[in-house]
Amino acid sequence: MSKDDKILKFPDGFLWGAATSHFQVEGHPKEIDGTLSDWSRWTKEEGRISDKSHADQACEFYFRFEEDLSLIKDLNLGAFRLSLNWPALLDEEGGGQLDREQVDYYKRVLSGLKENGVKTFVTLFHFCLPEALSRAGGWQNPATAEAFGRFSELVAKELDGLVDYWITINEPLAYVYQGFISGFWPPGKSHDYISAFTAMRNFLYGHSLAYDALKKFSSAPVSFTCHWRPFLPKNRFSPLDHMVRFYRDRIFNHLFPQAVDEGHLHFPQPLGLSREIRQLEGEIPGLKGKCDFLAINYYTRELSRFKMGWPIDIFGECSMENELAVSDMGWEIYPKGLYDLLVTETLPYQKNGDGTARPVVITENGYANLFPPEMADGDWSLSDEQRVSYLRLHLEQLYRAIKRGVDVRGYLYWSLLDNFEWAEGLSARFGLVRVSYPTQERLLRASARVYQEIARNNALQL
Ligand code: GCO
Repeated sequence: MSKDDKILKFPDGFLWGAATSHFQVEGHPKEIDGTLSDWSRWTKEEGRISDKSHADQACEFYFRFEEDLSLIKDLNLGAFRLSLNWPALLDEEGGGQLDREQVDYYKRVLSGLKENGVKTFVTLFHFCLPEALSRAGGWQNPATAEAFGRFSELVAKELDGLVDYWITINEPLAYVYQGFISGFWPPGKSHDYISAFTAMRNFLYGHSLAYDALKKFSSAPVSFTCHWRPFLPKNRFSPLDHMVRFYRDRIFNHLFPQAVDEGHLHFPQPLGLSREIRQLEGEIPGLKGKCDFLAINYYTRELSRFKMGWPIDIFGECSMENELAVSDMGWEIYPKGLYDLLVTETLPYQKNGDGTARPVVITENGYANLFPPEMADGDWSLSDEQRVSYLRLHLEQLYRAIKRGVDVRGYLYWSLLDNFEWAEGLSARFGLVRVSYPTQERLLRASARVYQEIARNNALQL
């Protein structure tokens, strides 16, 4: 192998960044009383969070963002993703105007990033609903989609010029799966497919309204993120496992992007035999083609299998018998899945309706270790070899896909900092930068320094 072969040079201008979300990092002062959003309330309910932690302080990004902006700069990052705290920005029962203090906070954060030459990715909905909308049915209610459209217009007017990439909704399928099928997230319904599919339709409606609202005031590209994962049958010789794999793939991966590109929602047969599901199908006015770039969150693959029981559930279940090495969260490490998604699975969505190319951004990819929230000083987790290996192996596959002609514009590592990992709480640590929660001290892990060099050189050294 020649010397040059050992250096994988990424395209000029490739964006190296990191991703976060407001609830997971901010520790917004209003979260503490548990009434701001459905997630504030959820973390206070017994048994909802596996390590009994909450996000009242999280990593105090709300108060420490200047310190964290300097971390972003030190790591040579050219992009940063955050989400807006909708419940803090807009009292849905109030006069319909944005809270000035919150607007100023986001203007300071986004201006700080822009002044340092960092491109900004802003997510409008990252899992947290204003409590008033949650009480009125949340995403099962089309009124929430309309409120989301109004919210989008208000923030687009205020933040225009500070946002380089808009993301309307983060991972709609992960949200409806956890909220209506597994029940691990608000509103905590289990196996309620009708509610899940109703929420899906309203998410598509909300995305369409938000897209139009953003375009009124901003020329920045607009998309939504999907949590893409390859599904494989646990038993390659089982027709039932293949059936389950097919339905999980069609719904979890393709339902949302396909509906956006086609402008209407259709469920794979025989789901259409249900009258309630048939009533959810059909055109969503104004939706068709409203996606300016493809935003892919990738972590792992899933081995799917049929589950005996009555009535038959064509969605089966995820096998818990892993075949590959796993992270501390039990997620298989499958770097080739990223390559396969880019060169095969997502290919139909890398083109706009007029046939022009639709660029791709990897908006999340990361590796978690588990350490209790009370960990303070010491060397724990700083030499994170597994995360370094995960990062390098996935970037190698990303490079392969780019060499195959996939127009990938950037990669945002999840996450800059350890943060609140939803039902897993503060113990699940994804950060390039370690957070010792008792002191809020930040320390760079080995992976941060590896990523810093990759970003500096715009290249991966094998
Ligand atoms: C998600 C969200 C992030 C997660 C990250 C790790 O996919 O759930 O986008 O908020 O924290 O993906 O699970």
